Amino acid sequence: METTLVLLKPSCVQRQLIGEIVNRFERRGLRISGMKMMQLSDEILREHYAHLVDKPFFPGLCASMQASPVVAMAISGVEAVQVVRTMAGVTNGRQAAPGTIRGDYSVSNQQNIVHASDSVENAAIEVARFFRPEEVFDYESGAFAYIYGAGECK
Ligand code: IDP
Ligand code: MG
Repeated sequence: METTLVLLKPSCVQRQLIGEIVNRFERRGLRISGMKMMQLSDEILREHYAHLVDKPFFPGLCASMQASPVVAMAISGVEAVQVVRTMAGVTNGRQAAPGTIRGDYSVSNQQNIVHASDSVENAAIEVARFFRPEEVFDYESGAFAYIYGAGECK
């Protein structure tokens, strides 16, 4: 099992799509292991988007991420990092495939509804960035017996 970080961005919160996007992850069969609303600081954004600090759009990106609280989610399942990343779709909503979250709810390169960790290594770092250990719950999901085949859920 892997746990990955999802942020429901202000573009999701402001458009009142929180329930709709959470529902997609639940319907897919993923387990919500942690969830909370938070207002992001400059400090956490500089860390989270460290690979983008030199880009001209970085100040605008920070402003868009601070326009309202976000909802941080820790989401678990077998190969959850790749499963969630694929559900999110490519960065630019105009190019994202229909059926993906970005492809169904956005037409922007920036206001693209969700963040999703891009690798197993980064997922661990990002979950720890947004959640204290006691805020992520490794509880047994009764549904997993019907969501995964025998021996598949490790
Ligand atoms: P990702 O969110 O698909 O992993 P990254 O390249 O890590 O994409 O970029 C992080 C976020 O920065 C994007 O989700 C988007 O909100 C914003 N972003 C990326 N590229 C651009 C751009 O060219 N213009 C404006 N915003 C951008
Ligand atoms: Mg990224």
